[in-house]
Amino acid sequence: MTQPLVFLTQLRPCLHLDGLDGLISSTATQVVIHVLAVNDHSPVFVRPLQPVVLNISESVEPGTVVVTVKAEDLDGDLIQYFFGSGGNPNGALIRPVNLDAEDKSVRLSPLSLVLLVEAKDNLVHTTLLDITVNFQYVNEFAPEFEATTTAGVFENATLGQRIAEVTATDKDSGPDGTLSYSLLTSDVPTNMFKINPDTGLIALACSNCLDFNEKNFYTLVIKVEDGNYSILIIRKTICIYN
Ligand SMILES: [Ca+2]
Ligand SMILES: [Ca+2]
Ligand SMILES: [Ca+2]
Repeated sequence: MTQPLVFLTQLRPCLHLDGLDGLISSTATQVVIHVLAVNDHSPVFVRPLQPVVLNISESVEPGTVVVTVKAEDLDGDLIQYFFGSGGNPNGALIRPVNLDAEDKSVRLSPLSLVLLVEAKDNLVHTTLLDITVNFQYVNEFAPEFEATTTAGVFENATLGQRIAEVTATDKDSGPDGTLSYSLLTSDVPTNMFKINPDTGLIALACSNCLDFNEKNFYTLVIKVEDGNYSILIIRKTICIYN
């Protein structure tokens, strides 16, 4: 309540008024009582329903409002909202800047965070709200092959001999950027070569199985796959030396 209450009444004469000895009047007197509003209620969050858990894709554009919070105050006080980052005083939570898996400088770790929002009524009372943000990867990039050169191995090489390594990259982070390597069926005899699925390292899978005079090169067909089935095909020539 902000306006003073005004009581206008006909006072009956009395014999004594504190501090007004000798000034007793029998005429109408206006008595003004100022009732000061007291800010005695804290804001209460009414939106969104708690607990607040947001699942946000890393591909959400910067500046996007991902949620708007609202609190109410029984005193009718003006409420302002304060975010650690990425919010405005009206309660809108803007896409946090660190929700980008590919920007390593602001890499979110771990894959979720808890944002604390404060609602203040005229900066007197503060009510807190936890917002849990779960970060969701998006497979935005396909694997890319780094330039390769022809590799070679002597015909008398034995099982496990390391021959070459192929390397592909993927700009995604998380499972979308985790690559695995495998050999596809080709004109190369099965089990002659093997590839490490994690590193791309190619090694001989047999002993004394190479013969320069019979065949002096093989072309391997290598599949590189990210965690969400984006595929890259690489060809690698292995020369046989005598
Ligand atoms: Ca209040
Ligand atoms: Ca990818
Ligand atoms: Ca991504």
